[in-house]
Amino acid sequence: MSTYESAKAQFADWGVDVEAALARLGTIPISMHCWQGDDVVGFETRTGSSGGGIQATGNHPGRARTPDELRADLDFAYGQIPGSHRLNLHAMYLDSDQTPDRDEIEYAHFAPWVDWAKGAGVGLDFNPTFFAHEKADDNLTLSHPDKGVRDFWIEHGKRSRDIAAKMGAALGSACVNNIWVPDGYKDVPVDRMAARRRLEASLDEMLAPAQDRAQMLDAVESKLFGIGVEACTVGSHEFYMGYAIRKGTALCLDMGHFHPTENVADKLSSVALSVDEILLHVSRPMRWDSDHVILLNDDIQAMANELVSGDLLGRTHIGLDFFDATISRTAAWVIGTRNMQKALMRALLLPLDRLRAAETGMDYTRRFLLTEEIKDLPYGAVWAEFCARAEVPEGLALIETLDRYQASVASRG
Ligand code: RNT
Ligand code: ZN
Repeated sequence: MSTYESAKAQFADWGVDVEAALARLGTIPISMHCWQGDDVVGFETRTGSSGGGIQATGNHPGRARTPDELRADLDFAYGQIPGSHRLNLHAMYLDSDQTPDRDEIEYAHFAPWVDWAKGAGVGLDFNPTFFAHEKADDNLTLSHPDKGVRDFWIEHGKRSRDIAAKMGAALGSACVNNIWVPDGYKDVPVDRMAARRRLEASLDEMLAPAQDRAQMLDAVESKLFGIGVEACTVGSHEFYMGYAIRKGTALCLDMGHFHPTENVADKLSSVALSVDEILLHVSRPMRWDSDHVILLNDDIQAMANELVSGDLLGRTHIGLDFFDATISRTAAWVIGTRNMQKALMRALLLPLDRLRAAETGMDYTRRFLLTEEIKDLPYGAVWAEFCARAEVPEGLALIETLDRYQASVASRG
């Protein structure tokens, strides 16, 4: 019997159908973020820093400097990840000879990305970029006291929604357009309400033009704090949770945007009772929103388990949000994305009937026994089979493949 067949039999003893789990896993797209490939720099000619309190650390060789380099890196990365996935693009990653300001961007500036996505069989998601721009230098955009500045960013947001809708239409798959603004105050503000009313009014204006939900889906992303806005973030969790419920947008939960001891996985089932669709920014905060590459750790596993046990996969968009420039950027993408898949695979392999029976029977000893014993099941053999069927490497072969690619890009200046 092959290692896989014997693993399958072991899971069957627990009442778990491995083939069903793998079939389901193969249908779950992960939206890989473009910004891991170039340290959140983008392809506008006039900017050079990420700003907004977010920052990649490191200068590992191989940063993609052009859209072509980034696409080559992405092609490589998707080639090492089982299944069909998505690319999460930011507005500052336009691919054009023109140099439109943020309030001038159009679909044409992103058309090469759509052509590439069609060929690669990749879906697209989008984000307006409300940072790394002189009009965002004081960390106020949609909530800026100056109407002229707010209008500039509102126009950017409207254009981003149009671009997202066209991308979704071209690819036949709704494009999630996620709104995150850095707005906040370094020191204690005296009128939080005024700032939040301005943000709300700007969002209302931005989201007013009707868009077809089959083409694009609005999402809003909260944050706890950022560097330079320690005292107050205008778009807090409560702000956007309420906003998403009232306006019917999706709510984005970034795992780095809460107090470090909060359990973000615990939020899913609560949020899902009031919000139709959820967007995740799966990330790994270390002491703060540090955006480390995700490990296959308890936090990620808890997220995956909640998605499966809460039956939320059908209305949750799984996006990644990390950036590390101290290691190979392509390896970061590949390993991080595969870790999300590994967590989903383990969640899909849970003997949920047994676990639920123990819990509803209030037999917490049994629940504890079960959750700990199943940790020894042969997940590695199932993952290896999943990779083999998708013809992607794993284990030692993956290390070799990642090394070879990194060596091929290391001479980039
Ligand atoms: C920032 C947010 C946001 C960004 C990206 C680049 O704290 O997490 O999602 O990381 O938009
Ligand atoms: Zn995020």
